[in-house]
Amino acid sequence: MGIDLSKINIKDVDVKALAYEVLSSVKKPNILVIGATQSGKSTLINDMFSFELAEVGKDGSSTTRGIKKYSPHDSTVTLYDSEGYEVGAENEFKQRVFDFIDKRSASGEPEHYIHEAWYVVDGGKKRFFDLDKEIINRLQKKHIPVAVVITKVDKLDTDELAQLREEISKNFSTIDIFNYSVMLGHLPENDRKEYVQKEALANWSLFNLEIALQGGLVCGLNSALELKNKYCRNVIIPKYCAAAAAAVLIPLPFADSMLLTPIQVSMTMNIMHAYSMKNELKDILGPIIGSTFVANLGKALAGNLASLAPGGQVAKLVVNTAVAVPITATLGVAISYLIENYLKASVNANGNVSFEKMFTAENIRKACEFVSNNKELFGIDKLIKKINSDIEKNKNR
Ligand SMILES: Nc1nc2c(ncn2[C@@H]2O[C@H](COP(=O)(O)OP(=O)(O)O)[C@@H](O)[C@H]2O)c(=O)[nH]1
Ligand SMILES: [Mg+2]
Repeated sequence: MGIDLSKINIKDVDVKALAYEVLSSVKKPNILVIGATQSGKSTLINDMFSFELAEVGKDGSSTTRGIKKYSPHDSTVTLYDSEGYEVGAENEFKQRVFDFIDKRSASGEPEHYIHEAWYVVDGGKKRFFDLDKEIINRLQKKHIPVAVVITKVDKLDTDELAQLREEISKNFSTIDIFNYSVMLGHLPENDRKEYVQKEALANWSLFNLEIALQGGLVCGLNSALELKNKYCRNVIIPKYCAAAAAAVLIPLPFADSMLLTPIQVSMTMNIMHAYSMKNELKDILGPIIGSTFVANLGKALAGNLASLAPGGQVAKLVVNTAVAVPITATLGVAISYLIENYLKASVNANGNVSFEKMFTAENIRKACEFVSNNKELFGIDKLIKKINSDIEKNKNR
C-alpha cells in the first residue's frame, strides 16, 4: 500500500514509563473472606485468584489462624482470610472480626477499609446458623457489601441446596448468593454455571467496587476471561478512545498521527494488565522486546490507518475523531482477542507459547483486520457508538 513506515517515530514512546505507570497506579481492593473453620475459604480463594494464598487444611485442622492478610508483593488484591470460628468460641470470633473492621474504617483512609466481604457458608453443613445471620447483619450495617458463597455444593442434593438458599433469602431478601464447589469442574457447562458460580461471584465483586479499585480485582482474578473481556470493552477501551478523541480535537495529518501511539501503547498495557499478564508487561520493559513491541504496535496501527485512507492514499488522510475512535477501539478489541488466543494457546501447550512470537506486527495487524472484517461478531459498531455517545455526554457536562 506504500505507507512510509519510516515517517512513524515510535522511538519517542517511553514504554518503560508507561508500563511503570500501569503497574504503579493500581489500587488494591481489600476483600474479607469470612466463615466457619473448614468451610472452604482457602480453597475458594486459591481457585478464584491467580496467586497461591493459603495452605488448604488437609487433616481436618485449620491452617489459618487469626485474620490473615494475603498480599503477595505482585498481587493486585489484598485478601483477609478470617480464621473462622470453632464451636464455643463464637463471641471471641465476632469481637476479633469487628474490632479489625472498625480499626480499619477508623483509620479514615479508604485504602485500608474493607471494601467487600464474601461470607462463606459451608454447604456440607446444610444449615444457615444464627451466628451467620448475625455476622452478615452487622457487616451490612457497616455498609460493607456482602456476598454469600455456599461452598461444597457437591455435598448437597438439589433439594437441599434449594432449601439452604431459601433459608438465607428468608433472612436477607436482597442478598446475592453464589454456589461453589471445587469438585465439580468436570460438569457440563450449563450445570457448571449453576453449581460453580465463579464468574458470577467475580462479576458481583467487580460491580460492588468503585471504579478506581476495579482494575486490581480484574488483574488478580484467575481465568475469568469473559469478565476481563467485558472490563476491557466497558472501561479500558472507552477510556483510551476518549483520550485519542481529545488528542485529535484539532485533526492531525497522517504523518503526525503517531502522536496517538503513546495512548494506544498505554491502552495495550492496561489490557495486558487486566488479563493478568503482569510478567509479560515486566518483560517488555527490557529494551529489546520493548522496542519491537512498540514498533509492532506502531506498524499495525499504520496498516490500520492506511486501510481507512481514501483510495489507499495515506498522505491525504486526516486523523480526526471519526478516525481515531474506531481505530483505537478496533485495536483494543484486537489486542484482547490476541491475548485471549495467546492465553488459550498457552493452556493447551502447557505455557510453551512465546509471547514475542505471538505479538508480531503481522499478528497484531491480522487481528485488527479480523476484527474489522467481523464487526458483527465483535460488536464493534455498537461499541463505537456507545463510546462516541459517552464522549458527547462528557463534552456537554
Ligand atoms: N467436598 C468438598 N470439599 C471441599 C470443598 N472445598 C474445600 N473442601 C475441603 O474442605 C476442607 C477445608 O477447606 P479449607 O479451604 O482449608 O477451609 P478453610 O478452613 O475455611 O480455609 C479441606 O479438606 C478441603 O479439601 C468443596 O468444594 N467440596
Ligand atoms: Mg483456611
